[in-house]
Amino acid sequence: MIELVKRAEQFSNRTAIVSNQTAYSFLQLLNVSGSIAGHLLDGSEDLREERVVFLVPPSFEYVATQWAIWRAGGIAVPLCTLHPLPSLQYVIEDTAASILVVSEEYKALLSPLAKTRNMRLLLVGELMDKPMVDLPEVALDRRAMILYTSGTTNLPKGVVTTHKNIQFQIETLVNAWEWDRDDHILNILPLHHVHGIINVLSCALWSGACCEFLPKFDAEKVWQKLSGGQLTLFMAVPTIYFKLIAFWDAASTKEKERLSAGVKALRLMVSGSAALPVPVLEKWRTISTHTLLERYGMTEIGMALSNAYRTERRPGHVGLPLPGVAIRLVDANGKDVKATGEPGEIQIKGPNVFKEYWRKPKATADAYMDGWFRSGDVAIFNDGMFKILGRDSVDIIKSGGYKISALEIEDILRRHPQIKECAVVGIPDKEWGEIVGASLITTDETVDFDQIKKWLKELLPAYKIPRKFIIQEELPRNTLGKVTKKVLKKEFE
Ligand code: MLC
Ligand code: AMP
Repeated sequence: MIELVKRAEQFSNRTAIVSNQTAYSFLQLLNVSGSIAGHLLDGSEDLREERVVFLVPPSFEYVATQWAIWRAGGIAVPLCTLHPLPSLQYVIEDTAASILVVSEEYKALLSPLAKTRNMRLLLVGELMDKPMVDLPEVALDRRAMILYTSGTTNLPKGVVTTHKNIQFQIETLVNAWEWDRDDHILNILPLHHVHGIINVLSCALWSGACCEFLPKFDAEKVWQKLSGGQLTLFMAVPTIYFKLIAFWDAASTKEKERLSAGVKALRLMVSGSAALPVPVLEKWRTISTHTLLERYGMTEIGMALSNAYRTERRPGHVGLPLPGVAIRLVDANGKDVKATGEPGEIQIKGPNVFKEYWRKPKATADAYMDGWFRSGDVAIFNDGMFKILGRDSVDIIKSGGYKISALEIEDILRRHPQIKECAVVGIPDKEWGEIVGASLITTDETVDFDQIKKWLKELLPAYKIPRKFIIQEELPRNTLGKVTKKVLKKEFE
């Protein structure tokens, strides 16, 4: 039995999940995930790494489905609740999944696709009470999960992690941040990325702690919880802290005092998934007394660098490697520059590093240099700590903590009948980190940006849709004809 599930037996009567105002114990999680696993197996002994895609909002049902897939020997592929059909279809086709588990609200959207692809479509609400069947032994080195990440290619790639990867990613954080069974964390992050899945949900369950869900981020509701006296931990992307600060700023003096007094009771607040601006860290400290603990990670590696829980948390820095994770900084000539204080690409080695990009052996091989995973992020080692400087690719945008490929958006924009050519860049933004900007060369002058946005909404999730458009006669290019995106970014100022 996988360790995460085995450990749950010792916590059986404790609360594992709170969702929709209902508390669910570890025992209920074991029973319901066992029941769903029985339905998934449907008489077979082991799913043998069949891909099971699931579209279930953050909730007890989400967790029970994820555990069920693992317990039945399948690979869990969570879909994003914000994605339009073409993005969901891409993941379903790319994984060649044979089973689709959905909650009732997504049935109509996905059943035609399930039918054409001859997939089993299961409604999670109908899988909850099957008597327990024998479940397979699932070895640690088997594939457990595929998460899709945008990168330097136009189409997202499936990042495959094994049970061993996941277990290590969880354990290193549980130890570093001193999780225990009395912890209670609020999850407001999406559950198709490592931040929500590993750092929040799985660390809590591993520890016998409680993970409480809000279906989506809402500053007022989050503040209610933060000041409510139950939570011990909170983790979020910088944009969320920015929004919480804006809510606090707008409150009355009395309310500000109440919120600030309440949030002090937490034992740890963490920021990650994008650079935490120092002014946000400082403002949060004055509001809450907490110095946010900033850490650095990536879908392919879980978490790699972290400021200390007990000692120094240095603003603008991401700390040191987590136990068991090796980091080096490598310059353009392949030379290790950590000792010299020069900038270099962060490269990572350790049991946290993913197995492969799903069915992309070339992309997998290209992601390594001498056995080290190449992050594409540039850092320096400054006075005993790592500091991120940025990324080496202008085609990757981070907005609200989501990684977005400029190439993917360009590809889609070019399909619009009025767009001859285009280029997409990330524009620095205080709230979102970056926002997506698109420069268009159009066929005529009647282009309507609102119409383009509406058209894009059918094809892309909202967070990938450009917020700023400009029209140009020509795109800035270098002598080789390549669009100079650094120049283009300035055009948006
Ligand atoms: C939404 N909006 C945006 C936007 N996203 N505007 C600019 N840029 C964006 N990226 C707009 C919407 O169109 C809408 O506008 C308004 O903001 C509110 O939309 P929403 O969907 O309700 O937004 P909200 O719920 O407030 O979302 C903000 C957020 C979300 C920060 C909660 O972006 C989020 O959950 N981010 C976390 C992503 C994450 O988990 N990343 C981790 C990846 S793993 P209008 O005009 O329609 O009202 C990883 C590894 C690691 O990175 O290290 O952790
Ligand atoms: P993703 O591919 O969505 O997992 O995003 C991983 C990327 O997020 C990393 O490669 C970094 O570019 C970025 N990132 C994560 N944490 C931090 C951080 N603390 N500071 C700066 N960038 C970060």
